Amino acid sequence: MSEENINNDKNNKAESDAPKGGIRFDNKPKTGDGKPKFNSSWIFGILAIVLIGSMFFPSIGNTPVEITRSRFENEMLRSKDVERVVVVNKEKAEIYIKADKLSDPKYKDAPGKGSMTTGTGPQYFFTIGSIEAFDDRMDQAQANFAPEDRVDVKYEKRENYLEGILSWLLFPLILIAVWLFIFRRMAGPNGPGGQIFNIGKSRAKVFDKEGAQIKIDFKDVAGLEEAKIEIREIVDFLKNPDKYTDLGGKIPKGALLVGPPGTGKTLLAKAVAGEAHVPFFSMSGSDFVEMFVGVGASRVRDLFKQAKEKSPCIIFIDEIDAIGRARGKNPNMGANDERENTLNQLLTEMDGFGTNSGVIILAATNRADILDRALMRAGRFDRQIHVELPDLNERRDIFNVHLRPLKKLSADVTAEYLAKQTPGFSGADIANVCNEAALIAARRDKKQVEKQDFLDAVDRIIGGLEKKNKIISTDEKKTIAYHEAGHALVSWVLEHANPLIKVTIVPRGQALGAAWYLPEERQLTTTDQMLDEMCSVLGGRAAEELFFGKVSTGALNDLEKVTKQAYAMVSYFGMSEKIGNLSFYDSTGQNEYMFGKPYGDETARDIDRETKRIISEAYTRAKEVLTNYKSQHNKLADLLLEREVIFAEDLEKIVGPRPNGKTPDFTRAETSDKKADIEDAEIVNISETDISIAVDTDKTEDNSNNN
Ligand code: NHX
Ligand code: ZN
Repeated sequence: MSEENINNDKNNKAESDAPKGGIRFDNKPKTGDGKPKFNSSWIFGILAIVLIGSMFFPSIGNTPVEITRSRFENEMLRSKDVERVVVVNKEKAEIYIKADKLSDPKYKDAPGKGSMTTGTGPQYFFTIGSIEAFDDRMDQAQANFAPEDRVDVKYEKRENYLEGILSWLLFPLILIAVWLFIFRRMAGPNGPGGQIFNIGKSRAKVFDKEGAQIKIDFKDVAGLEEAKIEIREIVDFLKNPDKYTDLGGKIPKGALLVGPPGTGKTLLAKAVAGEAHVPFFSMSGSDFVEMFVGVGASRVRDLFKQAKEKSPCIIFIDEIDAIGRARGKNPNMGANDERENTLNQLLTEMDGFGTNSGVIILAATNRADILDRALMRAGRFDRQIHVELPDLNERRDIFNVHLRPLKKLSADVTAEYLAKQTPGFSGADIANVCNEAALIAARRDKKQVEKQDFLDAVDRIIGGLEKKNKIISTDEKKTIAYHEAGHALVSWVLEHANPLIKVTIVPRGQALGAAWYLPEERQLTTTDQMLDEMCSVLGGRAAEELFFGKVSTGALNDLEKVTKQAYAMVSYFGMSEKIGNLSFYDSTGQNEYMFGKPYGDETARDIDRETKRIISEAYTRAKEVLTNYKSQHNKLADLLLEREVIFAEDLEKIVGPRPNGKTPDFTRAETSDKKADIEDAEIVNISETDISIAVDTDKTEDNSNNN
């Protein structure tokens, strides 16, 4: 899941258009029609023609046949068949046979016999050692010939232009061909000239104003209102710089988009690109990283050089933590030298002696705490724009965006309703819910996407895939049922615990069973709420102990959660009287205290003791609740074993209303997970009252931890 999912169709368009019209600064030939402009197979073609041509050229016409000197002397010269002999280049004697003698059977091997060229010769040749020796032999052989019978020998110097040219040309041609071949190999799939030759060049994708490939603007970004206001100002700086500089103000160098994954940081940056109408350089932090030394810094330099040429413009560096991580304190660590060089170059480019007027740098990260502090000082990333998880209203807006592409939507599915069911979801999660719901509906052969499909999609995204075929023994099933019933019962009875939605013993993802809550969307959590929450988490283990007298490994996740929460209460939130209002939380993330913990042994012991006390008190309380409601617990577990899923309504029936009137606002859900199973096999008519609500317990935990 990533921000990319948001506004899927638009993004895809932007992405696929980008390389097409976008200007690339990596010296790759622009490919107008998708074909490489220069094709080396062309060269190979020419080369092949030349080679083949040179091989066959002499045979155009009739190539003389090579013979031995003795055949020449004995068969031809002596019988006076030879018309004339031409010595070419002092090395080859070409023999012309008299036309009327050619019909003799001994000349049947003469080339071109019977053709038009017969008789023009030369028909034969042989190689001579030297002119002198040849002359001597000729004289000897013809010693007793009449003068008029003597064969006349001509000496000729023949330049073989073709051969000369070829030998000059062939070698370089082969060289070029081989070079091109290697070149293309190195270039890889990105066409000629990639990689090696441009290693120090920036890999930024450039979106230019003329291209207008980015079709996202602020209207397409749902939610994120505060972030939009801030980032709009940055766009305005670029559009009307004078307005700000006239009063003596300086335009910020950059802004850092900080927020959890999937909240739309990249989308926001894309909207800036679409809205600003200035060139937009987009790069990922990891693009600077290469195995060669100095490449990162060189790419930073190149990026800024390109940007300065195009100013005013925006540079966007996604996942900047890849290069911007805090530099180590120990200068001899060595391993991170390359990254540090890159970061140093970035720091200098952003606020060094060089002026980058008109260049604004946007960067995104989900880990602002680990960034080097030098990056965030004024003059570099002056501003930090926090992109948070969407609240109820923002989720509604985001749902509205993502529901739009779903063509056939059941009328009871509203963005408001879905937003309520998805606390803690990011924009990317919401996009995923909508897509998953459509897929689920399609799998069930429905004509439209219905409410239940969305709810199942939410369950699936939170809990993972249902594992219906997991083999679980009856004993285990019973343990699971009592464990989950324990969670349900404790959370139902305790006033400050989260409202329960449903309990299931259908395995899903890593969990064999789960209790699902719909947490309040609150900014603050009180001590009471935390303690009651811990009680309900411990309710599972407590149930196992009470009913079976033994416990299982299954409570792993529960115990992990509780331990972290208790520790946070004591050492972060000042919720233990013994420790007092101290917090050892380090929001900078950079361990200022190099030597371990910022407290002494005594405090350490106290923290441990307090953590233990809180957990054991919560456990005792959970057991008390379960003991008081033993019969109800039995009933719940039995119902759970029978139905596999029970809902808040069933709890109200068995246990009675929640204290303080905190009974969740539920509507009877006709479709259980169990029924959904059947649905996969056959189409089941789903009534309009179908509602099942689901929310991750983990997600709630995360949120409360973050708060
Ligand atoms: C497992 N999971 O991984 C099984 C599938 C108490 C009925 N062995 O608290 O699912 O048992 O309220 C190694 C060893 C996870 C890895 C033990 C990973 C235990 C969820 C915990 C239900 N619901 N627990 C819950 C649950 C489990 C776990 C482990 C592991 C259970 C419980 C996991
Ligand atoms: Zn549990």
